[in-house]
Amino acid sequence: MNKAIKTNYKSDLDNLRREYQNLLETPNESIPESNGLYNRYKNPVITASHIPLNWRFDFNKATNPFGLERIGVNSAFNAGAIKWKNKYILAVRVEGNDRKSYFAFAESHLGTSHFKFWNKPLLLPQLKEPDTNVYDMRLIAHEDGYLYGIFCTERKDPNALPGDTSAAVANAGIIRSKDLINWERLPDLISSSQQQRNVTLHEEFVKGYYVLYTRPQDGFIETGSGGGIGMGYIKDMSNPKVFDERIINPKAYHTIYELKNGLGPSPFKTAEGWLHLAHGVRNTAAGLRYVLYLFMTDLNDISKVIHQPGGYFMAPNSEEIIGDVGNVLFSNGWILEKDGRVFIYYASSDTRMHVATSHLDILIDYCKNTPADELSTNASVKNILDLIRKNEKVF
Ligand code: M1P
Repeated sequence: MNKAIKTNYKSDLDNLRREYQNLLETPNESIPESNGLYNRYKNPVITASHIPLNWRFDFNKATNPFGLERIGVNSAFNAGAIKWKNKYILAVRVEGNDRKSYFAFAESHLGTSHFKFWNKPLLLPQLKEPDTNVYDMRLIAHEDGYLYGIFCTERKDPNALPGDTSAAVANAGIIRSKDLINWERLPDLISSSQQQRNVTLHEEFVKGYYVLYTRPQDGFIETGSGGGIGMGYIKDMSNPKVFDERIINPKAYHTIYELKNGLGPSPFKTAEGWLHLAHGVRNTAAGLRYVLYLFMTDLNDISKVIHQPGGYFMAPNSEEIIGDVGNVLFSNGWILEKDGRVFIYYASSDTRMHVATSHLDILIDYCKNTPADELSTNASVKNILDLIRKNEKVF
């Protein structure tokens, strides 16, 4: 050991532990938005710094005399969510400094702060062809009695040209469990699309079939000709072959989902229809911009969109714009409480997890009464003129 380098091993570690504990116990404060739709919160609910110290540091002085971090964490984001045994549970996408993502469960009794990771990350059961990378798990309690985790699994494209080290194939991986701890790996999704991301499961059977929300696309980056939020059916989850897959909510020119349109978490059943949270992507001179939006589908025909407010519901605010992949809000987890409160877990710029809270009645009102995007500037102005006229009768 180099004698010139001095470390106060014990006090350094004590400080580290103290700071970590303070971080976990930091209360959060809600910040109402002037639009009345939801409350944001002052602090992110999970960051890379929330990852337990014993996953990162070797605490043995003999093997780590300088007290260095051995396994770095780059980011913690895009978490699936579920309320389970009275706890708010997040299945967080943790990305290491080596760019590999993995899943780690964190729980809180409050839902807006005090998230603590379980004692180890999830070691996913593997198929014959191992995952190179995994991310963005949706957690679904299906009426068949299982808890499903549906996530994106990525492998190198076997048809990549020589020298192309980035072409990948993305598909939906599927695991299921009865306790969120012991997971059974099912085969990956079998669909006619070359690529699938943002796949999730409808919580109920429809005519005896499982229903999957999909987002088929032609290439790993390029969404290609068609595209948008798709829906398909599966007979048996242990042979997850999708049939009758079709787009129920397409991409559209000059909208917030012009370039990509993908579902977030699975929808909530409400008395007025299924409530969906999705992300729309458009291009800008500064790169892609990901925003969150809501829509509702019919209770009897779940492929029929019945309300779709124009524009976004949430877009990255000033701090959220900054991160590894800037200008991105992404959500693959939300929780509906029995009293109608809704916890929307969203990530900003592929870096950290936040929560926003709202109420089902507010979200339904928003969906039903916000003018739809009628795809032209004059149509948007006419909506404003209608509102002004309506207000003249009030004031
Ligand atoms: O970087 C933004 C997002 O990009 C991908 O999402 P999508 O397939 O919808 O474009 C995913 O890699 C997602 O994890 C990421 O947040």
